[in-house]
Amino acid sequence: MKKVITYGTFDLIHNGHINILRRAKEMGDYLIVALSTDEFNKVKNKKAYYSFEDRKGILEAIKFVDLVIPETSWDQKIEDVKKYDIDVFVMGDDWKGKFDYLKEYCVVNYLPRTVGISTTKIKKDFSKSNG
Ligand code: C2G
Repeated sequence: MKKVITYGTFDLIHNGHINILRRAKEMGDYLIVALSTDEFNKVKNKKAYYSFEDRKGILEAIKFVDLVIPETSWDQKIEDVKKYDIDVFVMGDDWKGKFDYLKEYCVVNYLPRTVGISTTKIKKDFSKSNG
């Protein structure tokens, strides 16, 4: 069984997230999403609208996703790749090059981001249209 992993906050799920999850799943048979905890989001200077539990529940409802695990630090990826016997690591290309150290352990794929959508844009557009 070919196992794929990807990491992120996945707040206010949108088609940019769905597109990367779909393409990640297409690279194997089993997709693990390492979901940033609320505490780790603080480290990333991100404040998610939805709690970790809510974001986890939403991801688990997406047919491409087979398992959601917590992402609690920048440094867990090598351990995760070994622990879950990962074949392919996938991230959007805004991260291109940042995780090349994983090439020693698995295939590393950076995929083009979906243009025109982001959680930040959703928040901005919503606050504008609602005064
Ligand atoms: N993404 C995308 N297209 C968009 C928006 C996001 O392809 N329009 C991808 C990102 O490139 C990332 C994934 O969706 O691969 C999740 O995005 P975020 O939740 O913003 O993830 P991020 O905060 O970048 O967390 O250790 C890695 C970090 O946890 C990555």
